[in-house]
Amino acid sequence: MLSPTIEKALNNQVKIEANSSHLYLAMASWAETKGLNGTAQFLYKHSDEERMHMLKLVQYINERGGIAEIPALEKPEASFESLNAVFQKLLEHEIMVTGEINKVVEICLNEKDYTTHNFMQWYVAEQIEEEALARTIMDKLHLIGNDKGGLYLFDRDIQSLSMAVEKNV
Ligand code: OFO
Repeated sequence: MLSPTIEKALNNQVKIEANSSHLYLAMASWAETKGLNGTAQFLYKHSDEERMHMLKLVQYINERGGIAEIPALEKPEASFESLNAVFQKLLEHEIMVTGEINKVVEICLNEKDYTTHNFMQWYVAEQIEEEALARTIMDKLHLIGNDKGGLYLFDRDIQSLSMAVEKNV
């Protein structure tokens, strides 16, 4: 059975994951309208992954005798200055999410809820990967600068970049 404190912390995380999914959906849609189809597909997939993160939390809360709250969503930004601005925002967002996950982990320890602490380790590991991917993308974009040919290749190759970071190559 979840303590009310843990239930509240997990429901807050449900909201964060849902808003992440929504933000990346807005970014994907923006990229699609700019003809950046590779980037759009990458971000649509990322948005789906965040929804999966949310769903995992919802089901865990309910399984452990709590009540998951399905939250209202914030309206995300609809337009972005550049590809660089999109991924800078994505990196900052992931850093914020990591901080929030760490807070949940700390609450688990304070409440001596080792089962939820164990469950949260999946998110801790996932954040390392997501931050690494966002940083790799930013490094590439810094190298490319305003070079149109470079941006074309970036958009074409972004899918393989994400697979490489996932496999750690
Ligand atoms: Fe990208 O964050 Fe979920 O957990």
